[in-house]
Amino acid sequence: MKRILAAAAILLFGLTSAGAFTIAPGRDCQSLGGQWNYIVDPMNTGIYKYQMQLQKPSKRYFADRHFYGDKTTLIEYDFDHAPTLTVPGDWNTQSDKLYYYEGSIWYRRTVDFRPVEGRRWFLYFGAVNYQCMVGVNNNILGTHKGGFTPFWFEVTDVLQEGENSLVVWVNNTRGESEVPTVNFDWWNYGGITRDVFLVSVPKVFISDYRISFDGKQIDIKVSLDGGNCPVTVEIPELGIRKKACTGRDGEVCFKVKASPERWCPENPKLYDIVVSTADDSIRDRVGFRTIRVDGEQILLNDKPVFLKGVAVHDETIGLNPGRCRNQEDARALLEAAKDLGCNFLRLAHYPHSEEMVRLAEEMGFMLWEEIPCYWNIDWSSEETYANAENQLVEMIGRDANRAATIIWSVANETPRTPQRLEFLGKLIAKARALDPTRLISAALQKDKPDFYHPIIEDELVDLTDIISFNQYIGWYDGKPADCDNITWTVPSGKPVLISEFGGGALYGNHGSDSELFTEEYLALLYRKNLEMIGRIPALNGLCPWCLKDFRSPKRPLNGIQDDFNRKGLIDEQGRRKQAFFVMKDYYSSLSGELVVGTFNLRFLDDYRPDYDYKFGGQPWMVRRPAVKAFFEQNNIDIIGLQEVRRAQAADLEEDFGKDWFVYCPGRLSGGEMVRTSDEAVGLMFRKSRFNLLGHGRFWLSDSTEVAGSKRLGQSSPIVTSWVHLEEKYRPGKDVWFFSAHISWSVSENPSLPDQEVETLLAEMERLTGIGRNEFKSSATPVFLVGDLNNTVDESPIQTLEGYFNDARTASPESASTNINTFNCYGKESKASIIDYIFFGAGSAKEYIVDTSSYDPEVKFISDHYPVLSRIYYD
Ligand code: GCB
Repeated sequence: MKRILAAAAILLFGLTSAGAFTIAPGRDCQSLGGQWNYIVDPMNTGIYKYQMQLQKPSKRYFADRHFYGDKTTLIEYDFDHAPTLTVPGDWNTQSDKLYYYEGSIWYRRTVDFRPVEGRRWFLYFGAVNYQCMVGVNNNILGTHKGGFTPFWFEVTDVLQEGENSLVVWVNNTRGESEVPTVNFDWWNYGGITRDVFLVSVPKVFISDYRISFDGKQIDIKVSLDGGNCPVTVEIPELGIRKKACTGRDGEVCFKVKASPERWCPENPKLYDIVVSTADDSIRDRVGFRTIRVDGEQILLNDKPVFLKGVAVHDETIGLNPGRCRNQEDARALLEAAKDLGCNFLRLAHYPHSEEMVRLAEEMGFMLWEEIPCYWNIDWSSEETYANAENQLVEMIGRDANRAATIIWSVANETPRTPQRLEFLGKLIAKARALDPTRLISAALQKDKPDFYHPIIEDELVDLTDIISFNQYIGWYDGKPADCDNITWTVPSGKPVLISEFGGGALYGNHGSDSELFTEEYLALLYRKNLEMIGRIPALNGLCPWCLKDFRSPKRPLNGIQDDFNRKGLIDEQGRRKQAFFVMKDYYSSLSGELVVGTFNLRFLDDYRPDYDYKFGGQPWMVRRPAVKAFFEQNNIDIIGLQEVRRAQAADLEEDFGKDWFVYCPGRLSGGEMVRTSDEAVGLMFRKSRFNLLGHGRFWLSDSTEVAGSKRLGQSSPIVTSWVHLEEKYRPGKDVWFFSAHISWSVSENPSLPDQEVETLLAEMERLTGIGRNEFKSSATPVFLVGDLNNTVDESPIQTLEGYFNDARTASPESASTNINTFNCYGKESKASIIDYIFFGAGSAKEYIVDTSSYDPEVKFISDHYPVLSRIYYD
């Protein structure tokens, strides 16, 4: 490797990247992506003669000569007859022969070029792993080292009119003094892995701009290359338009007082910005937010924020995963993270693509970005430091305008030595000098004076804004159950972030929760870790390791790992492991996000208990596995059951009893059911999310004791069941649920609904100890998951709606008191069933009705029964 670099230095006469260069939208970028011819060259024959002297320029592969053009001359290569690789893309996953390849590969493509008077051209590479030399028409433009950051060369004077030969020598050999070093836990994907553009700009062009916001003022610094001239910046939506001329340094700064809508995960608002000169213009989208630390808290826009994260490698989801190549690849990862409930991503362990960062910003993820100072690099080498610093500079240079990025991280799991402290100390100082607006961190490791009392004791803590550390209790350290007895000691005074925890499981590998690599083991590991992590003081967030199974040559276990690190919450194909749902539950409970459903399991005559559930008296049948899939795919937290007969209740118990509490008080079980019918409403809720504090039932007015009840003597007395729950991950946070079914036979007794509603409210008051007028403002949420049958206009729906509307009018701040109406069988139908949810401290945000990706049978249920809602409460 050293020798190659020395050779590169001798060969070089062109420029290497310097300063900044933005390819923000609006730039005239011609993609050079597509098929490039390649030659594998493990001996670097394209550079060296047989005794390792440098080849003459005319013999180097940069010369792009052709044997097949003139077969009388000995030329032992010919790109025109070489196979092709897709650019962008890693080479390892494009040919079986290259799967493990580490070494040199030559890439070549031709570029058609027409010069235009007054324009300049740059060749821009998004990333090449790990180092490269770039030549145009046998002129070597320069070299670049560092596999994940962009670089560029001016080619204005090198390109010729017509066809040009672009040759890139790429080498991904690992080296001890490189960054990363020889040992790392991911695939060393080689190649031109990100986009290549030919960028056209005017003579004097906007080389970069930097925007920041301190909560009151927007600062914009614009840099020109090639001369000075007036610059205009516009943010039309904020009514901002400023113009000024650059100074002698080619820069101009604008300061504008403004109060834009803040970017945040819930509302990732972006504004158009246009930066222009008479000849040049770029149009970007930018967000405004502040990020800072106050004592032990991270504040986003001055409010505490909990980082619901996951760590992600830059690798596609698919059967043959490789480096992400485009926005769709990035989107698939981001959507999985969204589904998990994340608002934060650790982009591990090196800078990801600009596309990934921009899309994450649009989708509302806060980001941790990182350079690959990973494990144990050559801390004493000045060259290694210069390389690491260059990667940091290039990463910050590229993403400094991204509101999404809140943390720059300089290292992962590095040893505590004086040399490393000095090295990382310098990097941190550099990062702060380049960007004083963001937080700095590094993923640290624990010390273990004794197993049950791990401690974070690292001098680097004094230099970072956040104390981040990785820990693997239950995997590398002990068993999941050990989490119960572990007490962490973490320095106080700064926010704490768990930057990694986790373990391995092969998707679909089921067994006991004590067997390694089963989904059950991993689910238990997550549950135990989450309980333990909840006891760590000053916790501001966590990042399970990691989102997806990723390729690593360090993971050879046949039949389980097969070259994959199996610590993903989803496998390489995107299939969710059980632990995914544990983590998802945890995040949704932190947000007070609940997926609530109602379900009708009415008994039909031809019921076949081993095979079918029957729904709602409708003429369709649904198989039990499909019902299970429906519950799973929607990740439902709690379900109100309507008209459950004894057989259905038993089925539910059998199908879900392990993971769910199935509470059907009307069921004839242990003599619980005292009325004449076994039909009742019940509640099911997920054990992983809630602890049961109490449960019970009461009857509405449809009893023999209530005169005038049209249900008198009927075989359908209706019970209301209730459960009092505690949130597992928010100890002390309790929640009440009621499942009610209110009269359907009001036409002959218009006062019945009122009586039933009155009974319901009175019982809710009595049980919860919360006055009915306090439901709306109570810190303890009270929910009704109901089935309110409605046959005429004067129905209990109006009664309840009336009640809550009154409450709302009396106290406008109670807008959080909500009633949601779901129409199950079509709104026009007089016989429609309408399901209500009402609650105190919360608000309903979404109905869940997107069934497009469902298995047809599951889709069938959802389409006929779209009664799910996502609601949020504090
Ligand atoms: C770690 C590393 C991560 C590894 C992971 C593992 O601590 O930071 O890169 O992949 O452990 O799976 O061992």
